[in-house]
Amino acid sequence: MNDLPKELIEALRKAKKVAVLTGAGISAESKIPTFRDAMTGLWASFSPEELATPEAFARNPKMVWDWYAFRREMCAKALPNPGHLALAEMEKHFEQFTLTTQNVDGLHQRAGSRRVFELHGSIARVKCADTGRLLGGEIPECDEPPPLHPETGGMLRPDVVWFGEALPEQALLESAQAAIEADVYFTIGTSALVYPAAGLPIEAGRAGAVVVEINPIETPFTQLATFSLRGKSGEVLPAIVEALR
Ligand code: BV8
Repeated sequence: MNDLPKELIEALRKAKKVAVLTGAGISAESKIPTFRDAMTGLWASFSPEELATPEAFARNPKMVWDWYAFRREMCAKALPNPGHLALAEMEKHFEQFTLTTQNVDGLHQRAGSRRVFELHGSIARVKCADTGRLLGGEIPECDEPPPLHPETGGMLRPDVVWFGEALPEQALLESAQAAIEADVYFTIGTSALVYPAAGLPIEAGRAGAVVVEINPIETPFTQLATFSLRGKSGEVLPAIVEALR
């Protein structure tokens, strides 16, 4: 991507504080399907909003557990792509760089990003559905999923934030603070539909940040962006890092 707006590069050269919100789109080039992609296989007839809820888990714990086990396997096999790697590189360029993600795949950390806030938890972690106690070691084998927590005896569930559940307070606070302090705020690979995450770029713009959207298509946020770069994050982000060199 060679037509980056020069005003954007100038704003980045002057920026001290940069913050980023990412969504499933940044992991699309790591072959992890986004939520907007059609749900596949056993879960084709469901939408994520239907499955990623405490009600769905209460109604059919095995189906929800199996959906996450399938995705956990896919995330473990996935590799960070040039978009993740470019963000890890950008982190070194600025006085303060805050990366907030809606993704649960852990790819930002595996790409080398150090300051990462996971607003919606992590698919790699599981916890007791009754007490919230995290599982220390390996997920126990079981005949009928979901497995039980060896200490509490409660059913295990993924340590992710489901619809209707509160976000981790500290992660949200730090992300909101970074948004209102940012000189430049990036919103990358997200459909900008799920709150409160989708409110972060809006708050950043209101507080005076230059807001940059990176997405192959328009989103409800596009009109509010200072720059809306129509492209794949795995191509646009390396071009931005190149232009900053
Ligand atoms: C809460 C973890 C309160 C689990 C997820 C009405 C109005 C406003 C809000 C609500 C409302 N009704 C209900 C709500 C609240 C609700 C909400 O926002 N609902 C929406 C549907 C309207 N929010 C909640 O429930 C949140 N909790 O509010 O709690 C509370 C407070 C106190 C006490 C108790 C309760 C919790 C929401 C979190 C849900 N968990 N994920 C899991 O992973 O299974 S949500 C999940 O979907 C993601 O984490 C993400 O947040 C969301 C959307 O996904 P995206 O990341 O945006 O991905 P998507 O597929 O949608 O889009 C991909 C984009 O990438 C596309 O635009 C595509 O064009 C682009 N793309 C594709 N390829 C590329 C690319 N971009 C760049 N490069 C590419 N190569």
